[in-house]
Amino acid sequence: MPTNVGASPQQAFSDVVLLQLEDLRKFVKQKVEVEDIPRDLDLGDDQDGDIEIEDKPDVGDDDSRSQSVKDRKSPQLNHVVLDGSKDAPADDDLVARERRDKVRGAMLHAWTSYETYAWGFDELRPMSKTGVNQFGGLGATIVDSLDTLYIMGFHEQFKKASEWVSQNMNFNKHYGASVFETTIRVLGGLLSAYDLSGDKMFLSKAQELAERLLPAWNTASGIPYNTIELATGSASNPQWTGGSSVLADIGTEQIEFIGLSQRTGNPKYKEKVENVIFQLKKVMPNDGLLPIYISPHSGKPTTTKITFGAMGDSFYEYLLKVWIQGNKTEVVKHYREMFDHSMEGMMTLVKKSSPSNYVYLAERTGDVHQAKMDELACFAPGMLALGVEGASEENAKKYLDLAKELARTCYNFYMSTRTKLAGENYHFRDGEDMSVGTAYNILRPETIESLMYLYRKTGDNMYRDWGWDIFQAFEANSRVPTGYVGLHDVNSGVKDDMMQSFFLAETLKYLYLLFSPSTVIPLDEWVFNTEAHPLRIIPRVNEPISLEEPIHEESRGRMTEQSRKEEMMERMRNSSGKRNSQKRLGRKEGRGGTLGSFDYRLGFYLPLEMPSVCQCGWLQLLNWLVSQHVLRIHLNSMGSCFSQLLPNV
Ligand code: DMJ
Repeated sequence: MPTNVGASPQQAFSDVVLLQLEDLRKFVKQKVEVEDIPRDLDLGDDQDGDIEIEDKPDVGDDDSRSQSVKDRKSPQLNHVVLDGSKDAPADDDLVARERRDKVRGAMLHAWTSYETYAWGFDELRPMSKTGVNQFGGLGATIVDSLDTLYIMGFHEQFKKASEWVSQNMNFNKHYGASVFETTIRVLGGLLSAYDLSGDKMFLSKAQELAERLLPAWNTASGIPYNTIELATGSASNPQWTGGSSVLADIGTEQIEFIGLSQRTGNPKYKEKVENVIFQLKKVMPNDGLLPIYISPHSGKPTTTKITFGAMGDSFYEYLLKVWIQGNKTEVVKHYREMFDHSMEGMMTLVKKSSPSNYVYLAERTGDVHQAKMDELACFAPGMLALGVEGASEENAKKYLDLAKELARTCYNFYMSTRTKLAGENYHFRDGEDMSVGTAYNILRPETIESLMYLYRKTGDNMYRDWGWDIFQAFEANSRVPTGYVGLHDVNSGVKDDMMQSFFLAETLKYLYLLFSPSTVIPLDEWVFNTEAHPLRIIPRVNEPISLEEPIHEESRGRMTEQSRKEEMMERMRNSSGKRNSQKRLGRKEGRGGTLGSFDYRLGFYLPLEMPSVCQCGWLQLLNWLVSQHVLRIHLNSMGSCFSQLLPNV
């Protein structure tokens, strides 16, 4: 039942409205003008109760408010715009304003091109003047652009995009959706639009989507699969990972699912993603650097490859940002500890080029370093700059120094090519400094993102100038009459035919913010997910610390048939030759002495349907009883087993 039925108008005020009014006061203080403020929003009673909040919203120490997602009224935009005419903040100079206007113009061009040629498709192919669905047709560009439109003050466009989401966004799709991409782009985009506009339709959609994504977490360890069919909930991992999950995928869903729990009051979303961090913490090596493939069955790494580039990157980013999202409280302290631990490990990957001493982050396989860095790893200077606050004095200096050096390298990734746009990755050979490896540019945002954080941290205009150089290179090489395209080769300048949705979500937004005063989306009130969708910081207090309460057994109870089969195969592979080792039988593995121990003892696990008890032997019967949660098998410290009939059966 909605908890606000029959409440007085005052009581019916939602968290969102209260938060917005609070923000309004802050923004006014900071000399930023706010238009169209909802002064007297009556959210009224719940109309249809479609999606109801099960519990009190998880908003820190103020637990007196609750909300129903579906009691939607037309959105009241409390749009935040810069008032350049009076009392402009110190860092809003004329040059910055002009640059900001140009970036705004670029966004309008990108958006209008998409609107004209690819409306409703995931992304625009500017040269072909068509749309393409790379994300199952969820309107990725629309949802990725919502907050950028809002922040830049494109009211009409935001309204049209909102209507599309409300009327056309449909998750009943038969395709292999990337859980990560769908989370960071669509779920993140919806939550951000909700936080900015207060329109509950976005939260309702976000919850609907999250429900469809949740089956991906039903694995033995609770570490999610990377792919899911949204229509059926059937989840799996791609073959090219050897059945493993990708580190950056499983470690970059926390902000969105925790954010959803905070806004709906339902803890189940955060429990899923926080258990993943618990599992990863258990296998975190001493140097704080996790390999890029993790088995969703055993929860253990299946490779030794370490990188801050593709497939590793945003796991580290989220350790820091979940701590910020929860307002740095005790509940999220372990994220910060893990982050600082990982940064210690990062320092071991720091190398210098010759002859010019460009600092870069090497990759590592086993003990062997590779002198290669992805442009994707250029998010790291921004992460380090953001991580300065809250670090020890010694670390703060290390982080900022390294951030500045890495930013210089990343900027040079751009400036060292003929087009002044960066390639996808770089090699560092002795005597040659950096040379482009994979030569395409797909309008990625990472370097700009870091410049924005560094500018906000240091106030040094050099970072704005660097961002402007890169923006001009996009204008010169990527802008076409029908949108923006990437380049097949940053030296030849040959164009591709794709306008990535993250160009609108991230690249242009970070550019706009780089040239805006720091009071626009202030970093002590908002945290950006990895797709640059800002979510409000909401303090986390009075919650159990998630590392104390792993939830994997519950996950296991809902493991998919496929997950069971894959787990069985992996266990058979891993345990061959060891099956008779008494030592192994006696070891208490991660999942404790219950279901998991049973697997080890018998060496296999049969995912049987039970048509008739009489048709089966004792082993199958035992196995089936365990799978049905009727019986639990325990190992004692000597490795002998005993059984326990579970209650409530
Ligand atoms: C975006 O989807 C996100 O920034 C992600 O973390 C990495 N890749 C792209 C942009 O390059």
